[in-house]
Amino acid sequence: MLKLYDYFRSSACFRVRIALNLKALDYEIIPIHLMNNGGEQFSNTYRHINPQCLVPALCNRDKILTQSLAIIEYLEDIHPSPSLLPPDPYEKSVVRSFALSIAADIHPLNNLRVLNYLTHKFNISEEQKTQWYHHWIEKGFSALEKQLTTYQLSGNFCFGNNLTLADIYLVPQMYNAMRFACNLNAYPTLARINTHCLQHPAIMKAWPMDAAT
Ligand SMILES: N[C@@H](CCC(=O)N[C@@H](CS)C(=O)NCC(=O)O)C(=O)O
Repeated sequence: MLKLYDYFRSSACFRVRIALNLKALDYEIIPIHLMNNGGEQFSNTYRHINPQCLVPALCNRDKILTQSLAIIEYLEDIHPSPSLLPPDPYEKSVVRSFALSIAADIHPLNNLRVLNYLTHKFNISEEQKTQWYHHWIEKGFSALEKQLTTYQLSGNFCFGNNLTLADIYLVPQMYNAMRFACNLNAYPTLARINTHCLQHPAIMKAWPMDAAT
C-alpha cells in the first residue's frame, strides 16, 4: 500500500491527500509532526526519506517521492482516471500555471521554516509575522482572482466543472490563509470556488484532522 508521510495541517500534504482520494487510492498515513519533538521532519529516520526535511513524501513499495506536484503528477501518470488536468494543451497549461503560482510563489514564502527563520534570526514580532504572511497572500491571491476572471474558464471549479490540479492547490492555501486570519473579501471568485470544493468527497476526506485527537 502507498504510504504518505503527512502532517495533518500541512497544506502541501493536504494537496496530496486530495489527489489520492480523488483517484480512490488506498494509503497509509505515517504522521510526521512538524512541531512535536523539535520537529519530527528533522529526525534521522525522516531525513533519510526526505533530506529536505519537508512533508509530504510518498512511498510506493521501494520508491520514495517528494514534492507535492511531482507526487501528484506521478499519481496522474500511474492512475490517469479521473484526470486532474484538462485534455486541451492551453487549458492544461493554465491549470498548471495556477497551481504553480501557489506551489512556487505563494506557499514557499509563508512556510513554517521561513516564518521560524524570520522570528528567530531577525527577531520579528507576531504582528510582523502576520503582516508578512498577509502581504504574500494578498499579492498572490489578487493575481489568481484576476487570472480566473480574465480566463473566463471557471465553472463550479477553477477551470470548468471538474476538480483539477488548480483546485487541489487552491483549497489548502485558502485553508491556510483562513488559519492566519487573512481577509478574503477581495477574492469572491476564489471564495466561491473554495466553498463549492469543500463539498467534494475527496476534499472532505482529506480535511486536516489531527490523528492524535
Ligand atoms: N514544495 C514543497 C513544499 C513542502 C513544504 O514546504 N512542506 C511544509 C509543510 S506545508 C513542511 O514540511 N515544513 C516543515 C518546515 O518548515 O520545517 C511541496 O509542494 O511538497
